[in-house]
Amino acid sequence: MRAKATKERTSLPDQEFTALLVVDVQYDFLPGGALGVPDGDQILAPLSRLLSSNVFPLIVATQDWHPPNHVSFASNHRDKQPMDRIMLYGHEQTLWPDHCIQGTHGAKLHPGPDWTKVAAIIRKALDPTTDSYSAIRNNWNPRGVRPPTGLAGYLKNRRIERIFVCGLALDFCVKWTAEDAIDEGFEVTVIWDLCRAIDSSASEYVRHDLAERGVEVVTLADLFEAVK
Ligand code: VGL
Ligand code: ZN
Repeated sequence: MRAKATKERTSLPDQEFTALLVVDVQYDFLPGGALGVPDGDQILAPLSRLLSSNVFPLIVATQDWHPPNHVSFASNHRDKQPMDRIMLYGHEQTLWPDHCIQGTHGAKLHPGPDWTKVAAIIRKALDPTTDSYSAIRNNWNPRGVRPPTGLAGYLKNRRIERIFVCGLALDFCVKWTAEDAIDEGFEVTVIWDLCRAIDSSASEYVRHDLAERGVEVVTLADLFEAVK
């Protein structure tokens, strides 16, 4: 059974080579924020429990960190509305409300979870020309390539082989990060109940796509049970 296999694979001996990646738990992605993820606040309490549990020896957080003139903002395109889609450098780009602008309140990590033990915070999407859903590589830039953020190198340098991913939003930054991590050769597990999607109907296709790419999915309860 899958649950059993999961438990075996999350057992203690791997832990030294395992990292937790907490994606974009920022005010703007929480209800009331500029790009509020429905029920995003419901991950805060369980995430707090996980961060204070010492389950992971290495924790990395990410922050979406846009300049005001960012290409992903509808406000920077003539006659476009948030959630419109355009073709950008040959790929579909959703246009978003202005969000997570560098240095603003909306870009701050929500202070509920205790971030004290986070070893590194990776900021992404700083390039005005290029979005970055994934914490590992930017989306396509004007030259048609996806420049690395350096996170994969950081994790490999730390001898990390396995990554657990959680955070916001499931259908964008969590999904893209998990899939890129697979492409970088990591074993990847998404902590399902510590994620929420922008589009609440997305969960089904995200689960399917992740499984197809070889990403495992567990619940926080599975995880705590496995390391007990
Ligand atoms: C995200 C849309 C735009 C995310 C970031 O964190 O999932 N989504 N920027
Ligand atoms: Zn963004």
